[in-house]
Parts: sequence; C-alpha cells; structure tokens
Amino acid sequence: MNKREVLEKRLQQITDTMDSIEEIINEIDFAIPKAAKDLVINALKSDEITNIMEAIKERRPPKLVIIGRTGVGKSSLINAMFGTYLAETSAIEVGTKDSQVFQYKSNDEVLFEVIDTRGIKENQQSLTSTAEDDLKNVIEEFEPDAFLFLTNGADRTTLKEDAIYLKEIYSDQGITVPLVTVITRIDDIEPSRIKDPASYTQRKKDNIAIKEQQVYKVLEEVGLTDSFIIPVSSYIEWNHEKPEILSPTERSELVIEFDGRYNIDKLVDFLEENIDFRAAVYLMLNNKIDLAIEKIANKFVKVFSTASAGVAITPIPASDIVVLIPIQIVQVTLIAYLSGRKINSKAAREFILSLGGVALFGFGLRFVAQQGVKLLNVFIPGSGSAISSTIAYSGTYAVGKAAIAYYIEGKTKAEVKKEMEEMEKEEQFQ
Ligand SMILES: Nc1nc2c(ncn2[C@@H]2O[C@H](COP(=O)(O)OP(=O)(O)OP(=O)(O)O)[C@@H](O)[C@H]2O)c(=O)[nH]1
Ligand SMILES: [Mg+2]
Repeated sequence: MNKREVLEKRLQQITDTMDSIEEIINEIDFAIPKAAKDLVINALKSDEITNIMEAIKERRPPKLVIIGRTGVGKSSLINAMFGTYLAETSAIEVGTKDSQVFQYKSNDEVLFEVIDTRGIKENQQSLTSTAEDDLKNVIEEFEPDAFLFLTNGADRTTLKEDAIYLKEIYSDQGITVPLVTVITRIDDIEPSRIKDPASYTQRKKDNIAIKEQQVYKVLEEVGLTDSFIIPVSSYIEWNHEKPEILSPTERSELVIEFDGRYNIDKLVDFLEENIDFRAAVYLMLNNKIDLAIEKIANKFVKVFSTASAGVAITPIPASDIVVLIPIQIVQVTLIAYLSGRKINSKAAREFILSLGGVALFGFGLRFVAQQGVKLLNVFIPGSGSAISSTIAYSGTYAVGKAAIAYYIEGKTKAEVKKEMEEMEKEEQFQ
C-alpha cells in the first residue's frame, strides 16, 4: 500500500466508527447518565460532523471553471498544483463546442475537472448572447467548486475587458462559490531573469505587489470585490523539452529539473479551505499526505469544539464535564486513527486527563474571544451560559490540538503539556 492508500484506509476506519457512534459511547467505561449520553450522541451527529464524514466518504475531484485566454497558463497552473505533468483530455461535451469539460489525469485517475472557456474571449465579436447563455447553463449544470480567473501578470492590455466578461459570467448568475483571481507568469515580472522564488529580490516583490494592486483596482471598478487575488508562477522545467508530445504514461514519469513555482502552495491551501469539503479532501489526498492528515485533524477539532459548545448550552441534569469528556474521547480516538494508532476509549480518556485543567477549562475567555466570535453569536442566547459554552469550546479545542501534537506530530506528553500551558498563559496575559 502506498501512503495515500494507507490514509484512505484510516479514513474508512473513522467513518465506520462514526457510523456506529452509539456503540462507541455505550462502551465508554465510566458511568454517564442516560440523558447525558443522548445529548452526546446527538452532538456527535451534528450537521457539521455529519457533513464532514459524508464528505470523506464522497470525496471527488474538484470541479473548476477556469476563465482565461489562450496561453495565459491554465494547463501549466494545474500541472503546478500537482507537481506532475498531467494529461488533459476533453471528456464530456456539454452544450456548445466552446465549453467542454476537460479532465486532468495522472495514471488514469481524474484529478481535476475543468470547464475551460478558452477561445471564447478571442472571438468576442462572435459571442452572441445565446452562446453566453449556453455557457451559463453549462456552468450551472457542472456545479463548480470554484472559479479561477487567470490574468497574465506581464500583460495588462486585456485585463479590464476580461474582468467585465468574468463579471458577466460569474457575478450576474448569483454564483456563490469562491472566486480566485490568479495573476499568472509573475516570474516574468521585472527583473524577469530571476526565476528561483528563493532569490526573488525586493524589487521583484515590490513589482509583484504593484501588479496585485492594479488587478485589485480593475476588479473593483467592474464590481468584483470579493475575489481572492494571488500572484503565482507555474514555471517548471521538466526533464524533457517537449512534454506535450509524450504519452500519458511518459508524462506521469517526468521529473522536475527546475522548480520555479511561486505561491502555488498558497493557492492550493486557499482552495482546500474554501471549497466543498468533498473536493477539498480529494485535493488534500492528492497533495502532501502528511499535510492532509494534519489538515483533516484540524477540521475535526473545529467541528468537535463547536459540538461541545452546543451541548454546553443545553440544560442537562449533569455537569458539563460528563458530556464534554465523551465528546473529547471520540475526538482523540479519531485523531489517533488518523495518525495510524488504534486506541480504545480508556486510553483516550487517560490522555485527556493527563492534560490537566486545560482539558476541562479550556484556554479561558480571551482565547475564545479571538477564535470564537462567530461561534459566540450563534450559540449564546443569554449571558448566563456564555461561560460554560466558551469553556466547552476551548477545552475541546485544546484537547484536539494536544492530540494532534501527540499522535500526529509525535511529541511527548510532557512536551504537549508544556505547550498547552504556555498557550494558556499567553492567552491569559496578552
Ligand atoms: N515563464 C512562465 N511560463 C509559463 C507560466 N505558465 C505557463 N507558461 C508558459 O506559457 C505557455 C502557455 O501555457 P499553457 O499552460 O499551455 O496555457 P493555456 O492557458 O493552457 O493555453 P491554452 O490551453 O492554449 O488555452 C507555455 O509555453 C507555458 O510553458 C509561468 O508561470 N511562467
Ligand atoms: Mg491549456
């Protein structure tokens, strides 16, 4: 099994566990009153937790709409995101000939599905309103996870025109998926001889920042204010001069000889954070596996902390700790599974208790004020329950972070405990 298959097996274990959550809770070896048990089970079946488990099961390639002229660097960008020279095949023809779905594959596995509007811009005169409507219909049917607008960093002549076109396609349809404006080929920005990102000079960086500002302004002018703007270089030299003439198998064997990629990681991170989690999980699995483990673990911590805050405001005939500990046990168990360790609820409980006060009382209020403002608005109906809810959130959060440090990052318990204490101090005295 390769690393990815190993992680997929662990994910399977996790979703199986969550599918039989009642049994897990019933097996916990300390007395939990029935009412508290029900509350815990309910909390663990929250929409957020359920959605994540479903997303893990139903993971699928991200679907992108890429808007950009011929040669702007669409294919290169996708190759750069994977660090592999992918085969691009037009898959299903939908609607007009101008808007096909392309699949980017490596070893027969589809990594991305892309609607590429190339060619349309070039023949704008011939772009009738019917053609544009067709495109809009196609996009609607495709249900993209994100829009990527690519504009050439070294050539500003078409920016405004393209932005207006983008606005028509993206904004007027009431699309809510994230819009990312990618400024391509920024390695060509002066001084253009510098291709190695580690050697970018201040002057080059300043010029990139100016470029970013210019793009921001134009987008603002046409009324596209909520786009994430990112300047990138997809510049890669492969160990073959004409990769495009190679067969799919030969392509997947190509090796990077010079890596000039700039900000590509940041772009991938943004997508992973902001697109439908089904596609995000897929993206993570196809990238650096170790990072995927940590990212999925962090997602668990978020939803388990939220679930904890939720139970804290529900009045129950038992102390909060009785409901929090089981939630934390499940959280720690899943994080351990992610790392490849199989632990039982007793071991999870011991781990939690070994953390001391932070597990029970969280990081205190300041932490939650920073991390959970949104949460507070959602969950706090009256001031009376505010404290237990915030403590519940930050307690479970702290336990989750500790579990990541211990099981995934391989730190010792002593190190983890010290880290937690320092974090807590910082939160209190800042
Ligand atoms: N220096 C540099 N060249 C790039 C970069 N991205 C793409 N290129 C080059 O620009 C040319 C066009 O890139 P493609 O990725 O094929 O562009 P495309 O948008 O997919 O083009 P079409 O599929 O024809 O619409 C190729 O020669 C790439 O090597 C970049 O970031 N830096
Ligand atoms: Mg292309």
